[in-house]
Amino acid sequence: MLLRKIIRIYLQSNGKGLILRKKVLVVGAGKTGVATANFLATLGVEVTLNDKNKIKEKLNLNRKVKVVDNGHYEKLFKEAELIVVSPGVDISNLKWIEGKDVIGDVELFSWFDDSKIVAITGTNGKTTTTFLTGEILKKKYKVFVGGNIGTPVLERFLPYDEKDFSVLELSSFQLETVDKFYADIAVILNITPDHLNRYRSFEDYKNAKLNILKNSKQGQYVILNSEIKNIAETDFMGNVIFFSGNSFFDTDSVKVSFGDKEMILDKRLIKLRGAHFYEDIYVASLIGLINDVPEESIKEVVYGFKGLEHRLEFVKEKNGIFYYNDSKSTTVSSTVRGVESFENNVVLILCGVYKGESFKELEKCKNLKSVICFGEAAGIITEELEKLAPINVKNMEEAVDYAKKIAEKGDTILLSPACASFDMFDDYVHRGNFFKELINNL
Ligand code: UMA
Repeated sequence: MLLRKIIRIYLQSNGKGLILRKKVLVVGAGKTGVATANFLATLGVEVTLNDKNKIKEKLNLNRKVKVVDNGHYEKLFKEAELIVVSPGVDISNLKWIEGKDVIGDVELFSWFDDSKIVAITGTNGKTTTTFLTGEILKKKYKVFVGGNIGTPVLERFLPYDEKDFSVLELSSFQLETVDKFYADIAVILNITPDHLNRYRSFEDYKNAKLNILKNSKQGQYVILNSEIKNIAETDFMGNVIFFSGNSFFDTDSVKVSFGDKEMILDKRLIKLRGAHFYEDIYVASLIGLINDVPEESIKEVVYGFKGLEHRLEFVKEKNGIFYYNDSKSTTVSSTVRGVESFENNVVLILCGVYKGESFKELEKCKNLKSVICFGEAAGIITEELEKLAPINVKNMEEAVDYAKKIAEKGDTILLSPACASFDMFDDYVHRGNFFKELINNL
């Protein structure tokens, strides 16, 4: 049933190449690679899953998938007729791909998907916006939510279920490898420097993000932050809706309008604070209005939202000191947003792997009381934030101990690393959970 349905969708879709008769190589055996290989094997495609490292854990794979690990090999690449790379794989490091069709899972998804696609990108806020948009649309429609948020897009078909909408959070890595991909609603929340350890320049990173507007056509909605420089309206053909800075909110309310519909959200009923959060709410509510979700349903979602784990997540209040976990913040701009969303003084913990961005922007946060840092980036942080005299410690335990000593009643202790986690943790979830465990044991 699933197979028949997918093949029908495929034959009706833009059908780029007869994939069903191809030898496909899937590169990277993380979440994306496993979902991609399983999906292709379900279609009866001859598929090999390849990883540069030895695969330690048992993968939940369709038995028809062939696995080759512990290295990328010339023979595999030469024989492949289509190569699907995972987002974490930097294509510029791959040999033997010249002249080959190389795509990512999002492109493959778009060949088969028959729902309306809402694609959301941006440097910051995209996970929250994707989550809220999904919840709002679910009030009226059948919705799949996936992408960078954590569920690989091809899980949409495993098992297949009719959906009205697919709401996708897309990273620059995922957008690098799209070709025919088209979104019915495309959103760019903001673009500030990130992943400069993978891209040669900010321009390259930005161009990857702008791929979300590729294949733009009339009838598409494009929701764009007008502060993003140098996007010409000629770059896309859709109906553009610009939003900017604080143009849509005042001290009491967030205003969202579309055509003759206008909705006023009462800030007192919104549980999270901060200009950036109002931006996420604005965009998600706007997508709700565009698609005729009733105002009351949108309000129910927005007013009921308490935030996502590891994103400015309230952990505990002890002796008048507030502890927050923002482990998902892996960019300087999102850490600045985090610090500025508090009105009280903040003792900030920075840690992790340097991604090529300058930390200097943190100097502009007026409520930043002290900075504590550890991990691979500690040296650069200390150098760049000289004015703030960061305190160097060895690990998270010492950071929490020190923060506790210097924080006073009314202060916030915030873990918002501004860096990737891979020097000392598996990922940002591991880092955030470790921090929360320490705080809960205080
Ligand atoms: N690998 C190779 N060859 C290489 C490089 C890596 O074989 O040259 C292998 C690794 O050994 C590993 C596998 O590739 O086994 C990992 O693939 P992956 O890094 O693409 O990880 P996935 O588990 O597939 O997760 C990816 C996204 N990860 C990245 O973009 C780094 C997840 O986003 C996403 O949730 C998931 O797909 C589902 O769509 C995470 C992320 O950190 C949250 N995203 C970045 C961010 O938010 O800043 C962009």
